[in-house]
Amino acid sequence: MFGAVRTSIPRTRRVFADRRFLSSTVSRFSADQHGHLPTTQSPITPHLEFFNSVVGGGKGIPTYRVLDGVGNPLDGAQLPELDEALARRMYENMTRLPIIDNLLYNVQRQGKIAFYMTCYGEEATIVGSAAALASDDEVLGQYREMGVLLWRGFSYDSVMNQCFGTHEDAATKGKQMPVHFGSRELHFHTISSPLATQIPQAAGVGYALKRDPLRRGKNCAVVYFGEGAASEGDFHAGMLLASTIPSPTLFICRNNGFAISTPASEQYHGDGIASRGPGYGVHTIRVDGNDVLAVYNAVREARRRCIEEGRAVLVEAMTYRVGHHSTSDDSFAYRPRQEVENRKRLDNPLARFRMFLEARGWWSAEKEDVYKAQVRDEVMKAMRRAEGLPRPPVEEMFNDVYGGEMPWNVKEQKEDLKRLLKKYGDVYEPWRTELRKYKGEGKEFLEGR
Ligand SMILES: Cc1ncc(C[n+]2csc(CCOP(=O)(O)OP(=O)(O)O)c2C)c(N)n1
Ligand SMILES: [Mg+2]
Repeated sequence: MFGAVRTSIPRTRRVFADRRFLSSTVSRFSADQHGHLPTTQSPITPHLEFFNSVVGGGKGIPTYRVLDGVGNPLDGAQLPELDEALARRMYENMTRLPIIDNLLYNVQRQGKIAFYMTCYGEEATIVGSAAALASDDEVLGQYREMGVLLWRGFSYDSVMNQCFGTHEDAATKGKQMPVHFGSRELHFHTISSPLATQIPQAAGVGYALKRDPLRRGKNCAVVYFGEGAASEGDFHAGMLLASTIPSPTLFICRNNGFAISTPASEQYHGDGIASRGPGYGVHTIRVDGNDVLAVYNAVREARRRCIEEGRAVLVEAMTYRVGHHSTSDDSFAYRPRQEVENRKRLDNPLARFRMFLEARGWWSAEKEDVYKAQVRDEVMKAMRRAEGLPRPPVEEMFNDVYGGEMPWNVKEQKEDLKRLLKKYGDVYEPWRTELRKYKGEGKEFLEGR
């Protein structure tokens, strides 16, 4: 049974050989003196040795970087092919994210929308990866990836319609929480709140792409998730699926240091999320998530491998969640203000890339002012417009809850509401006021009493 194991070396020669092997761990494993078991290529060793490092020698997985903290290329780093237009597009897309976040965060505080999540600090991870993808790669996001949609042309009106739940919100029709965007045209699958469900789904989407003759070798599925979501069983299910039933699925982990109040140090004891990739036989890279050019290079190469080899790739982007988890969180209850202030300054993704652009004469303080003023103006207009739009017709809330025909329980709820609205809809003041917010003011239910 163990035919591959070589046992015929005389004892004296084996002892001598062992001594030589002791001189270096690498030579000990590479010498393959004792052969291997029939089911694996793992070399047999007589040394009782444990290991706990993916890259060997007890070292951590390295972090790929292109720019230093002040925007200068690192010695030996390869800059991407980047002309002024692309570089500016990337910077502008990064710059507009905090402008939109500031406005919507405050709008939530005024009670005009129910909820909001910012992506402060993660602009480089989001825009650098978006820029490296094809615009028709299938994206399955977690919830902080609005910037991927904007990169693909999602309008401010669409952002506002979704967050305000207006009748113009094509994808979610007012039935989702704010920031749960989706766009069929832009190949962005609708966000869902339960963590990590998008990860095995992405492996399925990747497999579907591989089976589609029109998209095989052309597109990949791209899934974004936080390091906290990677603690869910669904992360492992998704990785195992994409690894054993190979598919072009690109896993992008935004390791921003927190899962709400739980610091990353309590989410795992191993070497981050990247160390899990090789366990699944998945090509893996860790990248400085605050360096937009490093993210861009890493994701481009990850995508190339994904598509050419039809296999999964994992990218772990190291960043920091500068904002609170969401509008339902006050992060100063569990982390010092000073830590956040320090991290805002250290390797700030926007400042760093701006210095890179300015050193090439591609950006200036004046351009910054003009651009920001223009974005503020456009975003504000879109916000005011959405604020004035009605919600979808009341009836709409019962549609598309499930695919196909409406099931009996949803029909029953619809009939119940109809009955109640007919009875109280125009006599009970709070309901009368509420109904005015809906397109058609609930007429489809009130009429025909
Ligand atoms: C299955 C499930 N469990 C818990 C939650 C509550 N929850 C929402 S976000 C979150 C933290 C996620 O952290 P991470 O994946 O690191 O993403 P980040 O918010 O840092 O971007 C938790 C626990 C949830 N939405 N779904
Ligand atoms: Mg996180």
